[in-house]
Amino acid sequence: MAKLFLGLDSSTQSLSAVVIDLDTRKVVYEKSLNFDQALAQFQTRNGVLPNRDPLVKHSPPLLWAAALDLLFAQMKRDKIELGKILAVSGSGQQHGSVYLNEKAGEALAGLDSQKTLVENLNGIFARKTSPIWMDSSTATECAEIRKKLGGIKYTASRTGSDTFERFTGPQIRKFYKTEPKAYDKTASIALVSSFMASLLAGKIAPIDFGDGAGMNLMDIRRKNWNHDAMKATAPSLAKKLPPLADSGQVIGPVSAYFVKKFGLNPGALATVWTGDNPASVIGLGLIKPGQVAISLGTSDTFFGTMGKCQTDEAGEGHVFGSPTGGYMTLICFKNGSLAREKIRELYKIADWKKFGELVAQTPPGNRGGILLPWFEAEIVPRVNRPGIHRFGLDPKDSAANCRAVFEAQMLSMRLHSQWMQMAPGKIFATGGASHDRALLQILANVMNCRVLRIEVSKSAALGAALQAAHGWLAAAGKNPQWEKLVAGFTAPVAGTDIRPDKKAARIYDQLIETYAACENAAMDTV
Ligand code: XUL
Repeated sequence: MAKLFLGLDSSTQSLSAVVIDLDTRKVVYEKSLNFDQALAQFQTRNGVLPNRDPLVKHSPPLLWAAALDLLFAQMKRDKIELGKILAVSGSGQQHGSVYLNEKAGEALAGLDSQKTLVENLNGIFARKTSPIWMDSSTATECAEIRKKLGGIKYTASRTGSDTFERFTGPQIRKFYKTEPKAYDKTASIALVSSFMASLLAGKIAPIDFGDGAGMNLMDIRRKNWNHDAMKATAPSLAKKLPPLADSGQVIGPVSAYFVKKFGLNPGALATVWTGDNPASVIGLGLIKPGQVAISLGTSDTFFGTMGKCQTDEAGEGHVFGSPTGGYMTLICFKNGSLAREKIRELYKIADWKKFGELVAQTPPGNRGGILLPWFEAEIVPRVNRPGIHRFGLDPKDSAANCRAVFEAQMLSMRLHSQWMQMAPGKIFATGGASHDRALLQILANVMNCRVLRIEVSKSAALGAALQAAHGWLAAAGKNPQWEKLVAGFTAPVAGTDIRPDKKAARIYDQLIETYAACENAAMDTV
């Protein structure tokens, strides 16, 4: 009998499913459901509710529940053998929080399969909407919590990160300050991941060490709720937070709702979910400490697996638990593709092929010219006032400016990832811009290491399916090994093993000093 496992990923704009067969090591099914299109009645744009305040970004939690019903119905229509699925796990957009009242536990335990999930869940929320990771309205609360915890370094070494606007703790504090009555009525606070796991399990699910670390509330080393952080955030939090647990740990059998309505096996297991980044680490096969990937997407992210917990004293990067039981790091650079596109538009370059050709015409190091492409407020380094800055670079030279934007982005990654003290032997590159060889060559030269392109269409959902398999095997006493589990699911794209050019690498060893000085100079002016 096929060993099927289901991984779900509840992201900002969509809910995705990946089903794997562990015996054949194949992805047997993939599907995505776009929130705006499939559930237009919730009136979201890109999964987010419109708001007059551009800093406020909320989504309706009932939208995520409605999406779960729709996706299961779709899987049934697509004739997925739901009765053969052995365990389900998942991942969610990180940091987003769901506020449940005292009726939630009972409602979850008695989900009626004659009704929809939305009908079942109406009335269980202490707050109708959920602040999500795109929200940046909590600068005051970040400063308050950071101060109470003793500053950036101490906050980061305690909770894995400095306080960030999107992190759950500052969001909870804002809710407590602005809506104290509704906060009082909150019996339980869930993350997007643990909320979705609660629906599958039919009871309030634990928060895992991966997503829990994105709250500024968990002690990153001891992996328990930190008393001082809870006190600095809001009253009675110890009562409102669910227990912490390993990602993928079995919660119990899936709720009878999914058995009766969609034909899931009554013996199928519901497991603890994680955040989308920890799940992607698994989906990309980054199992061993020191393995690093760079995702070149809307924003660029640098992430990798860490052996022992090492936090960033400057408070720019994050440390989360990894589903493998160790740690992962993540640094998020907001001006990724966004900045590359802006430069392309600015110089009226027809397409990315042409952009790559122009880059290839210019020498590594760009004769010392530097461009800081902060078109939007930047997360790393923290730049609140957007602006672009040129040093020794002719604004009229389109080819040099194309090279400069990408060189600066890669130099910034090298500079701001030094605290991780990782010396990767190779880096996996993924995301839209990783298709461009000229850019990957710059990446290899700046980092002075091999770069391999890896293409996984739904890395978080795949990671979640692998996590379901791990949880199921562990519960059966089989002592699963992550390395064996992920083998065969992810492999670098053939012909994309790019080696650094040693001469160019030496140029960047020098240029990094110049780049750091330019950053400092520009930061003083912004
Ligand atoms: C990570 C973060 C985002 C979301 C996206 O800290 O905020 O990557 O997880 O879903």
